[in-house]
Amino acid sequence: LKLEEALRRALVRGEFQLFYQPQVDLHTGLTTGVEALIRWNSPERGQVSPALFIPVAEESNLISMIGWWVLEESCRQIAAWREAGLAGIKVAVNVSGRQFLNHALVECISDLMAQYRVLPSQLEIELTESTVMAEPERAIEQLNRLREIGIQVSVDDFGTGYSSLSYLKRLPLSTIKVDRSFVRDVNNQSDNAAIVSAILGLADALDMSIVAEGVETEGEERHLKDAGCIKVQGFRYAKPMPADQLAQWMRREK
Ligand code: G
Ligand code: G
Ligand code: MN
Ligand code: NA
Repeated sequence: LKLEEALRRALVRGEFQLFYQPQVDLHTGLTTGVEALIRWNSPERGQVSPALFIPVAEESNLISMIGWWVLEESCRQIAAWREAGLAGIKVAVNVSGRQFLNHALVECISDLMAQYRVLPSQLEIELTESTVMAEPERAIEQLNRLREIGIQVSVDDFGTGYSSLSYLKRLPLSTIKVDRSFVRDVNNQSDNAAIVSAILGLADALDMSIVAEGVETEGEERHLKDAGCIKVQGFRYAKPMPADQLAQWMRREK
């Protein structure tokens, strides 16, 4: 079976699942939000990495179907956590380029928020730098519409694309996620340290916040904290995990 066909069938069969990875505040040690990350449990292929199937889905309208599923599942989960007494878990959802520029996106998100009684402060969108910069004028329009309904947007994999600084200034983005290639060994690699410092300065000047991705070691954490980067995500704190495990993780903090 072609991967594309298998993915189409996976949607119908309910083989997708969301995992959630905590984002942690280094000052308080508390989880401030989670990133939703899709997993495909295929009976035929086993666990398939999204790094493998998302690019295939992006070549067709499959990415939209998968993307809608991810948004609805995230909202459903926010409601389920709320009902379980775990209010205020903010979920960041990855949205692909094709879905981002879809005219129906903002209305779809509004509808889901109403249906599941999700507040704008409980949902966030992650766009890669290349998605934002592919069509900056359309991106600005769409970002403004998202801002109107109160949804914050962060830019993922920052530093790996070609951000035009003049556009970055005009884009209503709330957060820069520093790509993990710059976080790796930042305490020993002076080039990475310089890049991280430059991104922190840029974020400060543009009044954006920062999340460092892929933090794995104590040394990386110490360097980031000293440099003024307070929000972190990475295996050092937690791997992406299923919703019930995340609930336990959150309860442990109380
Ligand atoms: O979770 P993992 O590191 O295996 O993810 C690999 C890649 O797949 C990452 O680049 C991540 O952004 C992407 N990815 C994971 N979940 C989603 C999703 O729900 N939607 C989209 N568009 N990309 C995702
Ligand atoms: O591209 P994006 O930032 O959405 O990718 C997120 C992916 O990064 C997830 O699939 C997650 O599994 C992975 N990830 C999260 N933390 C770490 C980490 O500390 N080290 C590595 N190598 N990967 C990580
Ligand atoms: Mn992401
Ligand atoms: Na990233």
